[in-house]
Amino acid sequence: EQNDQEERGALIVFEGLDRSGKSTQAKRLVEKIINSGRMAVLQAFPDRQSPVGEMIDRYLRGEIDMDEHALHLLFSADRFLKKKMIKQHIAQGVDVVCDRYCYSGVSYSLAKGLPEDWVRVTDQGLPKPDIVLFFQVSPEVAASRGGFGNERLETAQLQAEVAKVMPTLRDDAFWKSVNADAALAAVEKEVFQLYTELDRSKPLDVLEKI
Ligand code: NYM
Ligand code: MG
Repeated sequence: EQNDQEERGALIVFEGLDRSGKSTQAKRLVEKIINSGRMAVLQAFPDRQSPVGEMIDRYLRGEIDMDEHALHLLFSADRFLKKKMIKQHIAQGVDVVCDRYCYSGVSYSLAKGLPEDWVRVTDQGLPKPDIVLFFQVSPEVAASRGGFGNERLETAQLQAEVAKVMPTLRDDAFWKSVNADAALAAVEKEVFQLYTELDRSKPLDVLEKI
């Protein structure tokens, strides 16, 4: 159908704690979208393959130390460097699926105690997601999925802080909670259902202060 091809792409964001299953489900959603006949790309943040993401990766793996403000800005810069790609894809009808976005950026930095007003503005101007799929996982289930890794930021204490902060960023206008304790197939189904309900009639919006 002609109309389908002219429809814009959608910006779909997966957010949630470590071990909530975001990466697995983001990948599956992209596969399902492609199988359904649309085009879609997956973008993980941080993009560890890019020059900026590589610096972040080295910090996370404990190879280098970094000032926390600088780290926060690198995470934001990593996203801004993908702004053009995201907008181009969406204009061409390609869905962009992000494994984390600015809500991870704000949550982790607030959890570390960085200044609130400052943390909340550095992603202002990014493309605004059409939907944030907020993966909610219980600590028990997260632990049963292999516990924490050995990267920086994956300590139980910081995760507990992030778990408190991230829900406060929720905006009911475009955030949908996903029960990430459920089995893989059930989560996949819930995600795809939410995907099919997306409204593409308005142009992609711009993020204001978070
Ligand atoms: N993280 C991720 C941040 O602290 N700020 C951000 O803006 C983003 C996108 O990086 N522990 C943290 C959360 C994770 C870590 O992410 C790497 P992943 O999804 O584990 O590769
Ligand atoms: Mg991780």
